Amino acid sequence: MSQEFYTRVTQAVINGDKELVVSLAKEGLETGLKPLDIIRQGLTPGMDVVGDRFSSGEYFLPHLVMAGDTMKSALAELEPALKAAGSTRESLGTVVIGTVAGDIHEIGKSLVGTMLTANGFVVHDLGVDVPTEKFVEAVVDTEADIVGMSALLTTTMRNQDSIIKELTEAGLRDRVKVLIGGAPVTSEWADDIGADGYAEDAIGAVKLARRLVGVE
Ligand code: B1M
Repeated sequence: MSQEFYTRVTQAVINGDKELVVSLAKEGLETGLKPLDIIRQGLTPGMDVVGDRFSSGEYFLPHLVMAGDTMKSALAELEPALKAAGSTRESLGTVVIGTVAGDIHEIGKSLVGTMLTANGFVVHDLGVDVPTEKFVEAVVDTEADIVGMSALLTTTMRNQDSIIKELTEAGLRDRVKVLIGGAPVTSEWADDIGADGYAEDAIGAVKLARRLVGVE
Protein backbone atom coordinates (compact mmCIF):
# COMPACT_ATOMS: atom_id res chain seq x y z
CA MET A 1 0.00 0.00 0.00
CA SER A 2 1.12 3.51 -0.72
CA GLN A 3 2.74 6.14 1.39
CA GLU A 4 -0.58 7.95 1.13
CA PHE A 5 -2.16 5.33 3.41
CA TYR A 6 0.49 5.84 6.10
CA THR A 7 0.09 9.61 5.80
CA ARG A 8 -3.64 9.21 6.50
CA VAL A 9 -2.83 7.15 9.61
CA THR A 10 -0.33 9.78 10.77
CA GLN A 11 -2.87 12.56 10.22
CA ALA A 12 -5.55 10.64 12.14
CA VAL A 13 -3.19 10.43 15.15
CA ILE A 14 -2.40 14.14 14.91
CA ASN A 15 -6.13 14.91 14.77
CA GLY A 16 -6.86 12.55 17.65
CA ASP A 17 -9.43 10.79 15.48
CA LYS A 18 -9.85 7.42 17.21
CA GLU A 19 -12.62 6.11 14.99
CA LEU A 20 -10.68 6.81 11.82
CA VAL A 21 -7.41 5.41 13.11
CA VAL A 22 -9.10 2.17 14.17
CA SER A 23 -10.80 1.76 10.80
CA LEU A 24 -7.51 2.51 9.02
CA ALA A 25 -5.71 -0.08 11.18
CA LYS A 26 -8.37 -2.65 10.20
CA GLU A 27 -8.10 -1.66 6.55
CA GLY A 28 -4.32 -1.93 6.64
CA LEU A 29 -4.41 -5.44 8.13
CA GLU A 30 -7.09 -6.54 5.67
CA THR A 31 -4.97 -5.40 2.77
CA GLY A 32 -2.01 -7.39 4.08
CA LEU A 33 0.13 -4.71 5.73
CA LYS A 34 2.34 -5.79 8.61
CA PRO A 35 1.09 -4.38 11.93
CA LEU A 36 4.60 -3.20 12.73
CA ASP A 37 4.78 -1.20 9.50
CA ILE A 38 1.49 0.51 10.37
CA ILE A 39 2.98 1.39 13.76
CA ARG A 40 6.36 2.56 12.50
CA GLN A 41 5.33 4.33 9.32
CA GLY A 42 1.88 5.58 10.32
CA LEU A 43 1.24 5.86 14.05
CA THR A 44 4.64 6.78 15.53
CA PRO A 45 5.32 9.67 13.11
CA GLY A 46 1.97 11.12 14.24
CA MET A 47 3.06 10.96 17.88
CA ASP A 48 6.33 12.66 16.96
CA VAL A 49 4.51 15.54 15.25
CA VAL A 50 2.27 16.02 18.30
CA GLY A 51 5.35 15.88 20.60
CA ASP A 52 7.18 18.48 18.49
CA ARG A 53 4.15 20.79 18.41
CA PHE A 54 3.86 20.42 22.19
CA SER A 55 7.56 21.36 22.57
CA SER A 56 7.12 24.42 20.38
CA GLY A 57 4.07 25.61 22.32
CA GLU A 58 1.65 25.09 19.44
CA TYR A 59 -0.07 22.17 21.20
CA PHE A 60 -1.01 21.66 24.86
CA LEU A 61 -1.48 18.76 27.26
CA PRO A 62 -4.96 17.79 25.96
CA HIS A 63 -3.37 17.21 22.54
CA LEU A 64 -0.85 14.81 24.09
CA VAL A 65 -3.67 13.02 25.91
CA MET A 66 -5.75 12.73 22.75
CA ALA A 67 -2.85 11.51 20.63
CA GLY A 68 -1.99 8.94 23.32
CA ASP A 69 -5.58 7.65 23.46
CA THR A 70 -5.75 7.51 19.68
CA MET A 71 -2.56 5.52 19.37
CA LYS A 72 -3.72 3.15 22.13
CA SER A 73 -6.99 2.45 20.26
CA ALA A 74 -5.05 1.64 17.10
CA LEU A 75 -2.64 -0.62 18.99
CA ALA A 76 -5.56 -2.50 20.55
CA GLU A 77 -6.76 -3.23 17.02
CA LEU A 78 -3.29 -4.35 15.89
CA GLU A 79 -2.32 -6.30 19.01
CA PRO A 80 -3.83 -9.72 18.13
CA ALA A 81 -1.94 -9.68 14.82
CA LEU A 82 1.25 -8.59 16.60
CA LYS A 83 0.97 -11.33 19.21
CA ALA A 84 -0.12 -14.12 16.87
CA ALA A 85 3.40 -15.36 16.21
CA GLY A 86 4.35 -15.75 19.88
CA SER A 87 1.62 -18.07 21.07
CA THR A 88 2.98 -21.18 19.42
CA ARG A 89 6.57 -20.90 20.62
CA GLU A 90 8.45 -22.28 23.56
CA SER A 91 9.29 -19.62 26.13
CA LEU A 92 12.64 -17.91 25.64
CA GLY A 93 12.60 -16.45 29.13
CA THR A 94 10.71 -14.28 31.60
CA VAL A 95 10.67 -10.50 31.39
CA VAL A 96 9.41 -8.03 33.96
CA ILE A 97 8.70 -4.67 32.36
CA GLY A 98 7.36 -1.33 33.53
CA THR A 99 7.61 2.44 33.27
CA VAL A 100 9.64 3.88 36.13
CA ALA A 101 8.33 5.87 39.10
CA GLY A 102 6.99 9.34 38.31
CA ASP A 103 6.40 8.51 34.66
CA ILE A 104 2.99 7.62 33.22
CA HIS A 105 3.97 7.16 29.56
CA GLU A 106 2.76 3.67 28.75
CA ILE A 107 2.52 3.24 24.99
CA GLY A 108 6.15 2.50 24.16
CA LYS A 109 6.53 0.22 27.18
CA SER A 110 3.38 -1.71 26.24
CA LEU A 111 4.50 -2.03 22.64
CA VAL A 112 7.85 -3.42 23.74
CA GLY A 113 6.00 -5.86 26.02
CA THR A 114 3.72 -6.95 23.19
CA MET A 115 6.63 -7.49 20.83
CA LEU A 116 8.52 -9.51 23.44
CA THR A 117 5.41 -11.65 23.95
CA ALA A 118 5.07 -12.03 20.18
CA ASN A 119 8.63 -13.28 20.06
CA GLY A 120 8.31 -15.96 22.70
CA PHE A 121 9.01 -14.26 26.03
CA VAL A 122 6.69 -14.51 29.04
CA VAL A 123 6.07 -10.88 29.97
CA HIS A 124 4.91 -9.50 33.32
CA ASP A 125 3.85 -5.91 32.72
CA LEU A 126 3.92 -3.91 35.96
CA GLY A 127 2.29 -0.87 34.36
CA VAL A 128 3.37 2.74 34.72
CA ASP A 129 4.70 4.87 37.56
CA VAL A 130 6.11 1.72 39.10
CA PRO A 131 7.93 2.22 42.41
CA THR A 132 11.55 1.04 42.46
CA GLU A 133 10.88 -1.62 45.11
CA LYS A 134 8.09 -3.11 42.99
CA PHE A 135 10.56 -3.85 40.17
CA VAL A 136 12.81 -5.60 42.69
CA GLU A 137 9.92 -7.60 44.22
CA ALA A 138 8.71 -8.67 40.78
CA VAL A 139 12.18 -9.88 39.77
CA VAL A 140 12.15 -12.14 42.84
CA ASP A 141 8.52 -13.28 42.49
CA THR A 142 8.72 -14.14 38.78
CA GLU A 143 12.35 -15.33 38.75
CA ALA A 144 12.79 -12.98 35.82
CA ASP A 145 15.64 -13.38 33.36
CA ILE A 146 15.32 -9.77 32.24
CA VAL A 147 13.99 -6.60 33.81
CA GLY A 148 12.94 -3.90 31.33
CA MET A 149 12.54 -0.29 32.37
CA SER A 150 11.00 2.41 30.25
CA ALA A 151 11.43 6.15 30.90
CA LEU A 152 10.15 8.94 28.66
CA LEU A 153 11.20 11.93 30.72
CA THR A 154 14.68 13.28 31.38
CA THR A 155 13.54 13.73 34.98
CA THR A 156 12.51 10.08 35.46
CA MET A 157 15.27 8.25 33.60
CA ARG A 158 17.46 8.51 36.69
CA ASN A 159 15.04 6.08 38.36
CA GLN A 160 16.48 3.42 36.06
CA ASP A 161 19.75 3.99 37.89
CA SER A 162 18.01 3.68 41.29
CA ILE A 163 16.45 0.35 40.30
CA ILE A 164 19.83 -1.07 39.28
CA LYS A 165 21.29 0.08 42.60
CA GLU A 166 18.41 -1.59 44.50
CA LEU A 167 18.88 -4.81 42.52
CA THR A 168 22.56 -4.77 43.41
CA GLU A 169 21.81 -4.14 47.08
CA ALA A 170 19.31 -7.00 47.11
CA GLY A 171 22.01 -9.31 45.70
CA LEU A 172 19.99 -9.85 42.50
CA ARG A 173 22.07 -8.02 39.93
CA ASP A 174 24.00 -11.11 38.83
CA ARG A 175 20.79 -13.08 38.32
CA VAL A 176 18.89 -10.68 36.10
CA LYS A 177 19.77 -8.77 32.94
CA VAL A 178 18.74 -5.13 32.72
CA LEU A 179 17.28 -3.69 29.53
CA ILE A 180 16.41 0.01 29.32
CA GLY A 181 14.72 2.26 26.79
CA GLY A 182 12.54 5.29 26.19
CA ALA A 183 12.93 8.43 24.11
CA PRO A 184 15.57 10.29 26.21
CA VAL A 185 17.58 7.14 26.98
CA THR A 186 20.87 6.44 25.18
CA SER A 187 23.44 3.69 25.10
CA GLU A 188 25.85 6.03 26.91
CA TRP A 189 23.33 6.32 29.74
CA ALA A 190 23.00 2.52 29.78
CA ASP A 191 26.78 2.25 30.15
CA ASP A 192 26.87 4.95 32.83
CA ILE A 193 24.34 3.19 35.04
CA GLY A 194 25.60 -0.33 34.35
CA ALA A 195 22.57 -1.64 32.42
CA ASP A 196 23.11 -4.65 30.15
CA GLY A 197 21.73 -2.84 27.17
CA TYR A 198 19.64 -0.11 25.61
CA ALA A 199 17.19 -0.49 22.75
CA GLU A 200 15.93 2.36 20.62
CA ASP A 201 12.66 0.69 19.66
CA ALA A 202 10.57 -2.43 20.13
CA ILE A 203 12.34 -4.44 17.45
CA GLY A 204 15.70 -3.51 18.97
CA ALA A 205 14.37 -4.56 22.39
CA VAL A 206 13.47 -8.02 21.05
CA LYS A 207 16.90 -8.45 19.42
CA LEU A 208 18.64 -7.38 22.60
CA ALA A 209 16.46 -9.56 24.83
CA ARG A 210 17.24 -12.59 22.64
CA ARG A 211 20.93 -11.82 22.94
CA LEU A 212 20.69 -11.35 26.71
CA VAL A 213 19.17 -14.83 27.16
CA GLY A 214 21.79 -16.30 24.86
CA VAL A 215 19.59 -17.07 21.85
CA GLU A 216 21.68 -15.01 19.40
CO1 B1M B 1 4.45 13.24 27.32
N1 B1M B 1 6.23 13.96 26.97
N2 B1M B 1 4.36 14.27 28.96
N3 B1M B 1 2.63 12.57 27.46
N4 B1M B 1 4.63 12.64 25.48
C1 B1M B 1 6.94 13.40 25.75
C2 B1M B 1 7.77 12.19 26.16
C3 B1M B 1 7.82 14.66 25.32
C4 B1M B 1 9.11 14.26 24.58
C5 B1M B 1 6.95 15.62 24.48
C6 B1M B 1 7.73 16.84 24.04
O1 B1M B 1 7.86 17.78 24.80
N5 B1M B 1 8.26 16.83 22.85
C7 B1M B 1 8.09 15.35 26.71
C8 B1M B 1 9.32 14.87 27.47
C9 B1M B 1 10.44 15.88 27.52
C10 B1M B 1 11.61 15.31 28.23
O2 B1M B 1 11.60 15.07 29.40
N6 B1M B 1 12.66 15.07 27.46
C11 B1M B 1 6.80 15.02 27.45
C12 B1M B 1 6.32 15.75 28.57
C13 B1M B 1 7.07 17.00 28.92
C14 B1M B 1 5.19 15.33 29.30
C15 B1M B 1 4.59 16.00 30.56
C16 B1M B 1 5.62 16.48 31.60
C17 B1M B 1 3.70 17.16 30.07
C18 B1M B 1 3.09 18.00 31.16
O3 B1M B 1 2.37 17.54 32.00
N7 B1M B 1 3.43 19.28 31.13
C19 B1M B 1 3.69 14.87 31.12
C20 B1M B 1 4.44 13.98 32.10
C21 B1M B 1 3.52 13.01 32.79
C22 B1M B 1 4.31 11.97 33.59
O4 B1M B 1 4.71 10.96 33.05
N8 B1M B 1 4.55 12.25 34.86
C23 B1M B 1 3.38 14.11 29.86
C24 B1M B 1 2.20 13.39 29.69
C25 B1M B 1 1.86 12.70 28.53
C26 B1M B 1 0.51 12.02 28.34
C27 B1M B 1 0.08 11.25 29.59
C28 B1M B 1 -0.52 13.09 28.07
C29 B1M B 1 0.74 11.18 27.04
C30 B1M B 1 1.05 9.69 27.31
C31 B1M B 1 -0.22 8.85 27.22
C32 B1M B 1 0.04 7.39 27.48
O5 B1M B 1 1.14 6.87 27.44
N9 B1M B 1 -1.05 6.71 27.76
C33 B1M B 1 2.02 11.80 26.47
C34 B1M B 1 2.48 11.58 25.15
C35 B1M B 1 1.52 10.85 24.23
C36 B1M B 1 3.76 12.00 24.71
C37 B1M B 1 4.39 11.87 23.31
C38 B1M B 1 3.72 12.87 22.38
C39 B1M B 1 4.32 10.49 22.67
C40 B1M B 1 4.86 9.34 23.53
C41 B1M B 1 4.50 8.03 22.86
O6 B1M B 1 3.60 7.33 23.30
N10 B1M B 1 5.18 7.73 21.73
C42 B1M B 1 5.92 12.22 23.61
C43 B1M B 1 6.64 12.85 22.43
C44 B1M B 1 7.29 11.79 21.55
O7 B1M B 1 7.66 10.71 21.98
N11 B1M B 1 7.47 12.11 20.31
C45 B1M B 1 5.83 12.89 24.92
C46 B1M B 1 4.90 6.54 20.91
C47 B1M B 1 5.69 5.34 21.46
C48 B1M B 1 5.48 4.13 20.58
O8 B1M B 1 7.05 5.68 21.45
O9 B1M B 1 7.15 5.88 23.97
O10 B1M B 1 9.11 6.61 22.54
P1 B1M B 1 7.97 5.70 22.75
O11 B1M B 1 8.51 4.19 22.81
C49 B1M B 1 9.39 3.67 21.83
C50 B1M B 1 10.88 3.84 22.17
O12 B1M B 1 11.16 4.93 23.01
C51 B1M B 1 11.28 2.51 22.74
O13 B1M B 1 10.48 1.60 22.00
C52 B1M B 1 9.16 2.18 21.85
C53 B1M B 1 8.55 1.60 20.61
O14 B1M B 1 9.30 1.86 19.47
N12 B1M B 1 11.07 2.23 24.16
C54 B1M B 1 11.76 1.19 24.74
C55 B1M B 1 10.22 2.73 25.06
N13 B1M B 1 10.33 2.10 26.22
C56 B1M B 1 11.27 1.13 26.05
C57 B1M B 1 11.75 0.16 26.93
C58 B1M B 1 12.74 -0.70 26.46
C59 B1M B 1 13.23 -0.62 25.17
C60 B1M B 1 12.74 0.32 24.27
O15 B1M B 1 13.26 -1.66 27.21
C61 B1M B 1 12.68 -1.96 28.45
